[in-house]
Amino acid sequence: PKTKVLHIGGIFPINGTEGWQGGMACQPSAMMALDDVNSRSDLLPGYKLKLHWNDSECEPGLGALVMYDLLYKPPQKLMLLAGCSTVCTTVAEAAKMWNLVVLSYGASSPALSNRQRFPTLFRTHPSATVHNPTRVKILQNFGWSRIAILQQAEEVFISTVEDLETRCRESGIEIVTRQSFLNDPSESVRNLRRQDARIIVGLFYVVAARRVLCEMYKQGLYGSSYVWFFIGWYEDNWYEANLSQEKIECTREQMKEAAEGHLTTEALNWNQDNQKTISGMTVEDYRKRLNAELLKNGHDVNVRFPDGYQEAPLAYDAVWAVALALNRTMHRLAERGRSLDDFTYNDAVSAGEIYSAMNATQFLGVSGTVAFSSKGDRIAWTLIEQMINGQYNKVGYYDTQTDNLTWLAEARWIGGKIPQDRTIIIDKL
Ligand code: ABU
Repeated sequence: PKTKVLHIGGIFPINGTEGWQGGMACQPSAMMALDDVNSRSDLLPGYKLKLHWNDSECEPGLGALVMYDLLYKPPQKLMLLAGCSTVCTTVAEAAKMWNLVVLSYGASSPALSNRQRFPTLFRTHPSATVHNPTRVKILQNFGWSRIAILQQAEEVFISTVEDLETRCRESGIEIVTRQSFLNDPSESVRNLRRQDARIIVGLFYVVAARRVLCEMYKQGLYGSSYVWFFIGWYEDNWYEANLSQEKIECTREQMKEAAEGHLTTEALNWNQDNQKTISGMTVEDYRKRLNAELLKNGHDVNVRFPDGYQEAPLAYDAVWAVALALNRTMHRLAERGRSLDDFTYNDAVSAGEIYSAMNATQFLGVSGTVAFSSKGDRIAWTLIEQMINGQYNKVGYYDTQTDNLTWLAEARWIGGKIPQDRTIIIDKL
């Protein structure tokens, strides 16, 4: 019987108005995983895992408060789970001072791959850099060698752009302008127009994305002469959601019109095969259970997918990764005559064992094969989609490791012609 309890802390962005509210689906998914690992007698024998958690609203200040609360309120926690890049950055930078490994199910910031700054961070969520080789490949495919970038001024997007710039330089793609905004994108969109930008990579959280889309509409930066690349992890109906709450001055129809034809790249967070995963469930079994669980939490996926639905498998697998790493640590510590119960925030030895165990963790989860690179990162394929008539259509996959771009369907362009990356001036003699 599992009579003893191991405590872990969880930070989930659920409420709030900025950033990513993916805890809506990720938190119930993590709780499902907790039930599943606790019902396994071969995992952590004698121990039950307990998750203590709170909402960060994807706000770094509140996230820090939640973390301190988790750390200073007994019982001691053995590890932390965190999501949303801005919060995860704060938590993972501080956690090393408490000898705590942090596992992120929902942070994409490339800045988090810095092992000096975040020595104890692992993530089941891939870094946003996975999209850049895909973007370059698409640009080359359509013969575009002149692009512009529009970004929200957050480290997650700044570090993604730095990587994109390097890759574009290596591939002979010119970045004509890089525009950045804090909250209001209107001036940046105006500058894109002044610079005659035609192929534009946009990097921002979803609330800012709605502001950008409305501004694109107002300033006429959409249609047959423009191609926008957006982030693929927004929920499918993002462009028409929350318009009145967020005081967006465009109608649903206008937003839909401006969004037509844009491309997205997203990491494949759901296992692509329907084989049994470590829990015994196939990904379809998992989907059914998750949907039922979400319904209990007030989210009917037949009406609207809650934020974080795409990333929910990453949260489920994060809890499994924690359980497997602690299980391995338990055996390693026993060989040294120690136990997981003895862990304190000063215990660098146990922390080192937890770190090594997490580093070695590998399994088939509902998000695919879970394994961590030397930087603690997840490796993933990307999916390319295009919005046609308000719906996302799958157009291709890209595997960075093998440099393999597979088209599933032809991209469709308004007016039937591939947009040009610049104004072509034809001299009439
Ligand atoms: N896929 C959600 C990523 C959110 C973040 O990086 O903050």
